[in-house]
Amino acid sequence: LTQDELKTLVGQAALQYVVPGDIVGVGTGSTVNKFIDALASIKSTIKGAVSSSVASTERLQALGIPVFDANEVQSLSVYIDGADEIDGNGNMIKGGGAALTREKIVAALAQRFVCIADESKRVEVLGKFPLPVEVIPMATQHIARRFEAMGGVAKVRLKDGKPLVTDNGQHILDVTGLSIQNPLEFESQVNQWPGVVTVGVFAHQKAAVCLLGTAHGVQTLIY
Ligand code: DER
Repeated sequence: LTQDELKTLVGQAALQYVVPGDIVGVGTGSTVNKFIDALASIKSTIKGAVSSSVASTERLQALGIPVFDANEVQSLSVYIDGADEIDGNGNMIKGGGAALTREKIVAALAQRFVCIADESKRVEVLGKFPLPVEVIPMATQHIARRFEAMGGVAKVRLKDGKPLVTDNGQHILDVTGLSIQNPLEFESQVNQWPGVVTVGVFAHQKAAVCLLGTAHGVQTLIY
């Protein structure tokens, strides 16, 4: 099975977590796009979605799924999203798609985070994938120096040769060289640094379930 086929498999498998009449929390990325496409096939059974990015909003609306603002809902039964890395406890590195801030917000609204991922995302220790951190532009160098002090190397994410600007108008640092032994403590520590909007460690908002696409089919991991 190709990686794309694994993503389709887990995107479809996530439908089992959608409750009729639901407003579904929807993440961002290529795996989530497979889920959105699958969701469209049952759109008559759901009320709509809360989206974590302009990109996902546009895909949902193009498929005729109503999109609600996060402020219009009290809570969501489920949030479906991908990950760049997921460890054995459901902690994740996210933000490869630059949507980490809104993803963490929508995840916080949901009773259950269901991660959908192909097996390449499964790791023992978080940190091989460059850690995305959304930052206020005036603070990038200061925050980069703090990561360097802990052995990391931080680079501003570029798009067409200029700093990428997120849906929230901020910049992203990608930090290599980290080995995140205690994701919960690391997320709390970095969240305190002035200028950090969101750090792409999802430990406080970790996954409760991971649908992992493998050559032998979908593995359901419960944390
Ligand atoms: O940016 C994100 O957090 C995405 O969910 C990312 O982690 C997974 O994207 P992919 O499904 O395209 O690999």
